[in-house]
Amino acid sequence: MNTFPKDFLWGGAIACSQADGAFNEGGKGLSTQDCRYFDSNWDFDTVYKKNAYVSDMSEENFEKALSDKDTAYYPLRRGIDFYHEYPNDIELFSELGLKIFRTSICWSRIFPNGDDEKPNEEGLKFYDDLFLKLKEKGIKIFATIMHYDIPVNLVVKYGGWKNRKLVDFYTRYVEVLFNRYKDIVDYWLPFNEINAARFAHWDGISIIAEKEDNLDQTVFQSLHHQFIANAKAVELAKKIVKKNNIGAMVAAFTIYPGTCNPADVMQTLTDQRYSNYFYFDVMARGYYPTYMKPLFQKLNVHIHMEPGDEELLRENTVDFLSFSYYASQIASVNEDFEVTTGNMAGSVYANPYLEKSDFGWSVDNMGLRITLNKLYDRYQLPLFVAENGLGAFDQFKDQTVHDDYRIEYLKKHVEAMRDAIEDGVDLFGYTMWGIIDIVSCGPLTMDKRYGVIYVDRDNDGKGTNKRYKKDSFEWYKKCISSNGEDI
Ligand code: BGP
Repeated sequence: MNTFPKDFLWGGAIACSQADGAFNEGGKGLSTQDCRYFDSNWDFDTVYKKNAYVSDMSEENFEKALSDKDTAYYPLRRGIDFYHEYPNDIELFSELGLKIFRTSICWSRIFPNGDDEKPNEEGLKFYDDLFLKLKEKGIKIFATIMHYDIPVNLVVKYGGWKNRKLVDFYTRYVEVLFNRYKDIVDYWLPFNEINAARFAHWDGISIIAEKEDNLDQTVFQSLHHQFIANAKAVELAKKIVKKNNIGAMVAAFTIYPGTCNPADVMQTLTDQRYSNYFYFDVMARGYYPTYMKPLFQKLNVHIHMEPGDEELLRENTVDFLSFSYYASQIASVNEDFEVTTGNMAGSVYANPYLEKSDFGWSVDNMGLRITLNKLYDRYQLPLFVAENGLGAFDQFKDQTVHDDYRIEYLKKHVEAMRDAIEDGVDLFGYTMWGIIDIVSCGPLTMDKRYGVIYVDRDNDGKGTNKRYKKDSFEWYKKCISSNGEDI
């Protein structure tokens, strides 16, 4: 029996920094993601095994990137050239039957230096046309306002999100977007995976971790600035957008106890709170939860709040919750578990009951159903799966990719969403991650592919850049046209 709501939003997601390229075109300023160094001669076993977050920026690499005007060692400067290819790619999205498309807006296209008084009209014109073409195809727009990239000037001049001034620059940016696109964008995410502040510092809060004397203090103070920025975005939306379509998003860390030992269960609760619930609690309930006090004491963290901050948080909570979901992990007070990797996690315990992806992420479709149920129980807010997909080494052959492994993964996760809806969860959409192959976020390779559309481009950016439909393209097209029935 099919239970997806008739207006369920089947979609696909990308991030501008991983797809657009054209890093120095259209008046765009250099962005923090353009500075992430990559060498295709690296030992990828190590990189993939550790899920080495090459984004943990060093001062040396940052200086090098600022003076390097080329793309050779900066894959995110070229992406898949979506900046020029988007009209053709939207044709493919339309052929798929996508109901909604999630992408991020590039802050440094709109405010090249971040602290400019006026926006860059050429940058806005790019989004005018991108959004128009999506609308012409009847595809709704799910816009992420900040997906890991900010203008580098905000790091050079202000030190990134640890500086409270970024709240004002961000709010100026949001106001321009809301005024320009309030009747075009259907759903907004002020921040992608806001818990990245803790797990991927450069991506999340644009700080150079090695320079911080008290990293924990910087992380949580920077995060507080993002919580305030998020609340200001909600406040602005009430005045300008007036559609209750502002969402929060975290990278889901779905955690199980390694054994039925009560100590493992308590460890699981603690880890789940610190990696996920804390972020949603502040943005959906409107205040800092008391369970964070012991952690702040342990880390010697003192959140500096300005007058009015607490009221601002309390009065400006989000309208829906979304999350990225790829895998689950386990928590235990013992060490006798195999160690593997996960999204934004260099090392997590592997679940002996689960298979792993090519990159060591534990594949767990039931975990998606569990995550949806637990979040809906806790918040009773509409939910949206903003990212889910399988990163894999695809073999391009006969002008396609026979990715039955990806179809299997997606099928099982669609079934998990269907079961969650039957459990009573209010789930209103799903944007498969990497609907088209893009540069991967952690390893910065094209080899780690997610798309149902193959892009002929290698880790060095070489190739025809042509697009090809994988077997999973037809599968997803049927899934969408049958509203999740024919899978
Ligand atoms: C999430 C990011 C996405 C995407 C995804 C997959 O954290 O929001 O940008 O990249 O991770 O990660 P990766 O590309 O490293 O496999």
